[in-house]
Amino acid sequence: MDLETLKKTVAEGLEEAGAAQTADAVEAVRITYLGRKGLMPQVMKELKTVAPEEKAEVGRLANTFKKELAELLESRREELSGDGKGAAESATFDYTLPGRGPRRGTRHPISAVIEEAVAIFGRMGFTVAEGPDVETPYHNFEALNTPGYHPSMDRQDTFWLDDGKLLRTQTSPVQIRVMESRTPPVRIVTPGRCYRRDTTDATHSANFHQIEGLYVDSQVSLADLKGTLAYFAHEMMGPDVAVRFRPHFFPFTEPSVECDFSCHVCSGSGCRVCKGSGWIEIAGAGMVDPRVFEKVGYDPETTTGYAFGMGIERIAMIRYGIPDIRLLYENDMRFLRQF
Ligand code: 2NM
Repeated sequence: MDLETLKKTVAEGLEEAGAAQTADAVEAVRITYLGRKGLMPQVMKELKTVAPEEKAEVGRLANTFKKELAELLESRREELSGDGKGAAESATFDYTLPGRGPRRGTRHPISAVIEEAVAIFGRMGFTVAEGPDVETPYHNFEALNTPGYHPSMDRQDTFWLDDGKLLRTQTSPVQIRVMESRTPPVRIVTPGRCYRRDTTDATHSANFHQIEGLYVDSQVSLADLKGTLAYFAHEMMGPDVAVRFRPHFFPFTEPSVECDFSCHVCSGSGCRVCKGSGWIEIAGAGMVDPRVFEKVGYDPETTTGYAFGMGIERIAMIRYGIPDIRLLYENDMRFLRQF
């Protein structure tokens, strides 16, 4: 066989081996080319009749081809017997199936509650104000009429920093900063992170989130406060939720109240969520103390305003039925994917 014919034979042999679809077909190709009476033994036998200038080339090509073809046939045999995973897969792969898209994330319940609360208060004319997490004792305590002997100033409850500053224990210092820099009317909400040296348990975390509200103008009343919180209750928890005020004390408001929402689970008849009382404690609030207005440079004789504050985690837990505050910080995807 001359060099030209051998090249053609080699090309055909490799193509036939690649195209063989059954084990029998692979064996047939092997017999045709490599079998005892096959083409390649024939070529080797006839090597002496090849033109002398082609002899070396034909010998080399024939040997490479025998090796290559034997390997190719072996791998085809493996693929077709099912050992070769590639072939097994390609034989069963349905290219018309829809692809597997990336799994989309979900909004964290804390973010969801903040965004919704901001939207609800936004519909009543409140805009968002933000401020630093690291605060001065003046903005966090003194301007809020919280004197040095108040328990919240205690080292035990506040994270104090080496430079005399502190991590804000509520977002009210943001409201002080806004009042310092603007004249009434002021209508803001301040969502944000707060810090307290609480021991962590099912309902307490040293890091938590609050949203506080502040409305300052002339002639603002406690009734305005109640109407605002009632609208918020209906939008956040459902149209049948009622609100009630109980007297309370805060250093920065006078009078001060605690605001309860009627239980959205049992409609007030008493259940596990409201611990049998029919009411759920949601917010602290009151009329801003004239001493606070004095601190920020407003005329305490003519300025009126209400303020309120509530815990975001608490609302999220009540709204979504989350039994333990720690679930909100563990970033366990099995938990987060449910929202
Ligand atoms: C609360 C409860 C009651 C409050 C008061 C003020 C300010 F700056 F106007 F004095 N900001 N926030 C306030 C009042 C916060 O949180 C439970």
